[in-house]
Amino acid sequence: MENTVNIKDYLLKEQQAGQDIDANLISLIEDVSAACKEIHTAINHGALYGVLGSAESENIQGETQKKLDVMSNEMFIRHTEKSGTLAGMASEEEEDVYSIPPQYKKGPYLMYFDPLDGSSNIDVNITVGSIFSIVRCPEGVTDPKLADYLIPGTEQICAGFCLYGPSTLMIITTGNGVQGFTLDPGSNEFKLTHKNMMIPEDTAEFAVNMSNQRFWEKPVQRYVQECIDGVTGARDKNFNMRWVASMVGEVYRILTRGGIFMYPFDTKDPAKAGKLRLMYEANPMSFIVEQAGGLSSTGRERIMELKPKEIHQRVPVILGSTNEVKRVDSYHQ
Ligand code: AHM
Ligand code: MG
Repeated sequence: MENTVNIKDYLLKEQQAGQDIDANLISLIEDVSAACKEIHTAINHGALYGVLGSAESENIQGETQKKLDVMSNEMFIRHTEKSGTLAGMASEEEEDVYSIPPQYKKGPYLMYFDPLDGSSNIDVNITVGSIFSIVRCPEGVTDPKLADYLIPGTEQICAGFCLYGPSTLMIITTGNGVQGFTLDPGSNEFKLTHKNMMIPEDTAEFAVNMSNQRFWEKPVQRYVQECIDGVTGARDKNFNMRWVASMVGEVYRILTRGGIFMYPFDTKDPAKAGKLRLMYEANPMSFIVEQAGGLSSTGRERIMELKPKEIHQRVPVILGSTNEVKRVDSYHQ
């Protein structure tokens, strides 16, 4: 294989080039990628490993957990808690923030993660992924409590996701562009295959769950209707639509060929401002999308500037190709 740069080599090069990446961060990202390799193996073996189906438990959001949700969460924790790089972590699958057990050394970072995103796709063998976001633990805090985790997305120093699809890919940003690494089954290493991924400014492809249409606000109704009207409507061009039901799959497609992804505000459940969670879904994906030249917004505000109120907070998400996100924002004004 011609390109043999793995994640560690890439990060060391960035460090030498003057990027603010310390040894703790490199070690943490390596531990996350080790967890993702283990999750990849479990997903890959599927029914052979008996990992499909429900765990017959619920998470804090009242969602039924899949066996793989629970296993992936354990794998993330097991691979990272002893690294000495984390002061604490928060997971979609954990009600409270997760304190580093007292027998392990603590480090300077906090990590938020969704160990298995798109888990409704597991049993039907469609792409799923893991998402993570890393920030610095507030100065002087050694035993972070919930309030210490409520840090806006603009403070992220690293975000990434692993996509378990036809190939397994790790997408990472440390604030200097977006790089994609493909898991090489021969060496079991992630190799740099997609350098400086950039999202085209324009697109003719949108992704939204159309079954929620009647619950959307007027600006989103208008935008989607104009896409559907195609050359016969205000946009004067035809649009294509995709819905993978796995945000990692949608964001990867957008990084590859552009597009707009929306899980907008809806009135389906008045208790929820949107479906996706700010800290471990919307923020990391927004950081990646912005680093690839795209935009990410709630329709009214830049997602990364939101001041978090709780760890499992939900937000509307509209992200992707710049000119389309700007258009949806303008319809909200
Ligand atoms: P999850 O974290 O419980 O898997 O939910 C998040 C997922 C996203 O990946 C995806 O965009 C969305 O939920 C799909 O929702 P829906 O089933 O309503 O289409
Ligand atoms: Mg999720």
